[in-house]
Amino acid sequence: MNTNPREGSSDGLGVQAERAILVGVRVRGSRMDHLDPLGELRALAETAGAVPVGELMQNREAPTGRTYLGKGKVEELAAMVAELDARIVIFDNELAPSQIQELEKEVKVKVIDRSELILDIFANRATTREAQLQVEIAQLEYTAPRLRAMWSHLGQVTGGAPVGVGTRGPGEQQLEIDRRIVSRRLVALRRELDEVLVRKRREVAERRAEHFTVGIVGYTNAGKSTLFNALTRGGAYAADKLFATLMTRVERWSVGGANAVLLSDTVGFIRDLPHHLVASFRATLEDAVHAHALLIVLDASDRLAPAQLATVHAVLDEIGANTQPRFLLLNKIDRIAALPADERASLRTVEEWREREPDAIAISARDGTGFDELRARVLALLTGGVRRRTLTIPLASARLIDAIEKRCTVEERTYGDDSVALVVEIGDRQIEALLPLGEAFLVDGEDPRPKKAAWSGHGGKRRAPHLVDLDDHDPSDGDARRV
Ligand SMILES: Nc1nc2c(ncn2[C@@H]2O[C@H](COP(=O)(O)OP(=O)(O)OP(=O)(O)O)[C@@H](O)[C@H]2O)c(=O)[nH]1
Ligand SMILES: [Mg+2]
Repeated sequence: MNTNPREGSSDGLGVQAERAILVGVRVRGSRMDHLDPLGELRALAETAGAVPVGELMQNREAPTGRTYLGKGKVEELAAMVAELDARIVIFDNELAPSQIQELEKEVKVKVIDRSELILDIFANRATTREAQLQVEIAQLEYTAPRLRAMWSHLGQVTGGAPVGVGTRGPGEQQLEIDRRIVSRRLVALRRELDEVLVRKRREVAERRAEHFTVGIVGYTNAGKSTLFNALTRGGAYAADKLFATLMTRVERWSVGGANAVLLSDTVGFIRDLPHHLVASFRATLEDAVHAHALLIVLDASDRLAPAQLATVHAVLDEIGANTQPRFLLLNKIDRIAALPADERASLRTVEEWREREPDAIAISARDGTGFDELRARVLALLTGGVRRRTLTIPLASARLIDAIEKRCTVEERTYGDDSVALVVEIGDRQIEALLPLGEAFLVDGEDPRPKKAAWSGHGGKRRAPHLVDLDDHDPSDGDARRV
């Protein structure tokens, strides 16, 4: 019999179509759903293509020790695996590499944890170079310490180096080689991803400088892509799967009149994702981090919506997307009415949501309920304080002039020797959105920038105290955004 349960799993984790047993350990303070503690893991396993055939739960004060589970439970698990002919055991909890090894010895099949499962899903979905890089880095970082026998995989990435394809389990020496190959590979991948990130930041900065940008964020399967498609006809892939979306998509969204914003759809969030995995997907989240405003889409027809919202806020904080205005969208409102009464009773009602989040907007991405309100709110944010103003701009600032012409209708244009005065209908926010371009201009004779003035043409006053600089990013981002 094969003594190495991981052998043969050369392509990702090979979760596809495998009979799986799901295991969860509820520890004190666990965020598991008490009614269906393995519900999310089941959905993840199915999304990965596994076939859950059995489930096992244990309550423990604090799971420690060699096998994470208690001794009796491990025996029970091994018996279940044999009886149900399972090929893989998937833990909801994060396991230490040594615990995985011990468990594999006991149950004689491959054991993975929730993070590995999520990475497996990502690996199957990653179609662009950016996504592939992120997934591979995360897999190497997360999986390599688990000393997986990645022989055939490493064989591929090192151009067929003789690292023992199809041999038995790794010997100590081979593991040493394995580790070195992994770390070298990681260095190369990180360098490539850094380049992607620089390029991406520049693109995001350009979009941000020229348009008002709105990022759609939220828990996985909340309906982000469905909303994106409904608002933009943008062709994003939407499906009843976790992590249907891995790549950011950006499209114009007309919010009324001549006003359009750039809307981005992105990867969903999930609870308990290890920090460095979130960090690996940083490039994908750039649009959200730097958006002028965020739409948080919540599946209000899910009993776990409150916990999901807490996760979303936590991830947004973690990635640094925590300064821009946020709109909370209570999505799938149409579905709530169709639910059986007992399920409906377990949900927070829209009224209850509004007691906590007074500005929440109830919507249905599917049937368009609430879109008018959503548009009106974003429009108000976009054009806040719209009135007729005169913008004085150096003629050399062609890019700034271009950006203004794109955003608003110019009613009058008067050329001076080295500057042009444009009379436009423009809002405070729109003016703020011009600041990141980094070019000096005057609004009704005043410098709109809150701090030092770089240009003081036409003897205007230098300060405009009524405007706040929303351009609140880490100074280290400055270079990328100024490009
Ligand atoms: N009934 C109903 N279903 C919805 C609504 N919005 C989305 N859905 C469904 O919810 C599922 C998930 O939708 P997606 O738009 O793919 O969700 P997402 O947030 O983009 O998910 P990920 O990309 O996987 O993170 C799909 O089956 C949608 O049809 C809605 O307003 N009402
Ligand atoms: Mg999506």
